[in-house]
Amino acid sequence: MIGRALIEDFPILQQKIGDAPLVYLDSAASSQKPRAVIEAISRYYEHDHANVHRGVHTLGSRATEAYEGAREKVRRFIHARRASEIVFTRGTTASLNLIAKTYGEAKLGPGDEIVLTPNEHHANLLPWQRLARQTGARLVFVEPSPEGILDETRLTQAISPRTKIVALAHVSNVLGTIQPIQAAAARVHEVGGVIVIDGAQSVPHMPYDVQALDIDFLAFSGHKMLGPTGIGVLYGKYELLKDMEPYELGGEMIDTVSLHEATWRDPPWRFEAGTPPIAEAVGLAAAIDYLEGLGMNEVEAHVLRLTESATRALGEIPGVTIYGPRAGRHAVLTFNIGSIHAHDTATVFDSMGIAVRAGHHCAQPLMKRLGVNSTVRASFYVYNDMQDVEALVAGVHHVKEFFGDVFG
Ligand code: 7TS
Repeated sequence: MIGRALIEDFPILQQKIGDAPLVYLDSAASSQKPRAVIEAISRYYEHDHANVHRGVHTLGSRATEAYEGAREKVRRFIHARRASEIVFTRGTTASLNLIAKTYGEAKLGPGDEIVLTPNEHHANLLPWQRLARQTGARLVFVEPSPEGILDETRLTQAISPRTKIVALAHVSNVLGTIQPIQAAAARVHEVGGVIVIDGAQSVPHMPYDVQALDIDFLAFSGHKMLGPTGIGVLYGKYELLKDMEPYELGGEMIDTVSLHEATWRDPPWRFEAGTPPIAEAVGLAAAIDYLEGLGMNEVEAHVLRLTESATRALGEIPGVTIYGPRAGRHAVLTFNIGSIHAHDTATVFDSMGIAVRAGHHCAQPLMKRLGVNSTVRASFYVYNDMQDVEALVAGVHHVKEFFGDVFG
């Protein structure tokens, strides 16, 4: 079972916005949470909470077990080799900053290259910009096709012996394109570099296997995959993590401390200074249980089906511009209606109960290339259905009528 029937499990989706039932098409920004996740967090706070890795008391042990159990669950979900390769962070942004600050600052120098694309979310661009400024390394952008598709040969040809890092979103949060990360991983390994994958828009939507993809580092967020805010993951191959300096320093990440020196614990704890997001880890584990209950193959097929139907339907409406490819899009559909500003479209949609994102989607360089300041983005997830696609289509017709003079 997937689609609208799941709304039973999502209290927030059962409400009306004004007189209209809520049509939530903004899951790429943040997904909603099933009752199972909300209850797992409440249960944890009502019965098991204490700080982790410290006390010998019963609650301390329960909390530690829950937190480390969540780590094991994430390991299984992305098929990592060992739980010590899973670092809990605040989210994708924090994970990418951690890599740039620790691995990046240690390994890069003048003349080295970081290969990326103009399609990246700011979270997978700005940390590399700063790293390049600080180390004298150079950013190399691989040019996608006018539709935003990244050609595999172009990508692998841009990787040279100077390449130390390839940093790519697996799925673009604007275009929904799937970037050829496997070919990039194989090529960058030939030249002794590493690949960093921004999995914010891919891990929530597809079966994942970091070993099969041969990914060195992977960043993703709990809140985009039915989990709570405030938690994300940095996966790293153990042999890389064990040679990396910590990011933040403080409690819980040390082995020994004297007044002038300290030594670090092994990964993953070396990278988790201070009290970690324990309840959030519990919630993320419950989200993974829920997704696995649906089956990730099913989840992927479902979001692809909805995105494809919506792309086809909106593509047939005169005056609608769709950004990115018409086929093979993953979960997001980005468009504008005539010359109507995206914020105006989103405001009219909201009056119909339809929630979409409007703006630059934290990808200003990509917006510039598309020749627009902002676009409307509808995104689909497990609880959406064809009815939501139909509501979106009706919304577009309504906006056209509302701003009729634009179409003269
Ligand atoms: N990378 C990609 C590809 C994203 O889509 C996002 C969030 C991030 C990184 C950052 O994730 P965070 O959890 O650390 O914020 N994307 C969006 C979006 O498209 N609309 O709102 C947030």
